[in-house]
Amino acid sequence: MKPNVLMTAPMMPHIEAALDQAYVVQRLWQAENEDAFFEKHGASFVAVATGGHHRADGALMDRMPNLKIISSFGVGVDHIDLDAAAARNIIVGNTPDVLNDDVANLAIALVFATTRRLVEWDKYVRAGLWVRDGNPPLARGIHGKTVGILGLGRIGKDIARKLEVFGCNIVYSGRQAQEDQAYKFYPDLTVMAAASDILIAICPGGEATHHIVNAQVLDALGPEGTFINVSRGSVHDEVALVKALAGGQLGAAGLDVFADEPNVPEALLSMDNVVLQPHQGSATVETRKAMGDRVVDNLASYFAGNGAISPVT
Ligand code: 8YV
Repeated sequence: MKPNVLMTAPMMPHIEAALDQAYVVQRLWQAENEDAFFEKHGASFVAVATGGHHRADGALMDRMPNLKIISSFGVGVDHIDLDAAAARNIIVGNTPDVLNDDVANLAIALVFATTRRLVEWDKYVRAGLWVRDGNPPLARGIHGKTVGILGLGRIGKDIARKLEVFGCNIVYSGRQAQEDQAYKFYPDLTVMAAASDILIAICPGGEATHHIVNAQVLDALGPEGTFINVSRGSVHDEVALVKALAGGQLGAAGLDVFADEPNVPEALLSMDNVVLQPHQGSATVETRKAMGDRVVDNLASYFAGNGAISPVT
């Protein structure tokens, strides 16, 4: 008999097709009444396939008393209550590594977009200002600049390695120093920001990093400084960020993530020193395909008796 799987939200067609083939899949978003849905099917589910943003807390887990594994699309698991899962012996699988390259590339694209003012000068050409006013002011290069990486994990290391090629001096901050890393470690984020030209946030979301990039950190980064966030919108204090950009305490920002996606603070929309992306870090055909495959493979591996391929520990 095929195991019963709950899908919490629509997924990419190749994921849905693979899951439909191997399991009996119920689609939560098609349920007219969630209470009645879980009353009827809750006890049958042994697995959940979920998107990167659908909240999975203890209350949801309790509606599926036989749940053994949650397979989530994305590396970030701040939408899943990991303690609640552990307390119920539920394995959580995510999709690390396969997205490192593209997320790192977007971070670097935002570094260039902000420092070389790519979007601003694109608008300048289109508006006929090059013809009317001549060359725009000079932008800033990144060779020899210090880039502070907040969260030197798998993606952070990729960003560091790639930026070294451009001649950047890499430093980092995070939970702890990593002895095997040659980069300078700053236990204090504000001190690192003061020493950095560019600060890139690529740490996990969740309580431990909530608003860790606050007014003090942005102030330390300074009027010539650039803040890039490709992690979670919860990591920066968005009110403080808008204020720092508007007041000139911070030079520029490249943002892929926001506090209340897809809503972006109105004030940011009119700022020329800000480059905005709609949470695109992993959003390439190649990477999203690989992430989808991992969602499927985590489940297949579990049901073959080998546990998830990439369990979150
Ligand atoms: C995706 C992400 O946007 O992996 C993550 O944690 O933030 C992104 O890759 C998300 O998971 C897809 O909804």
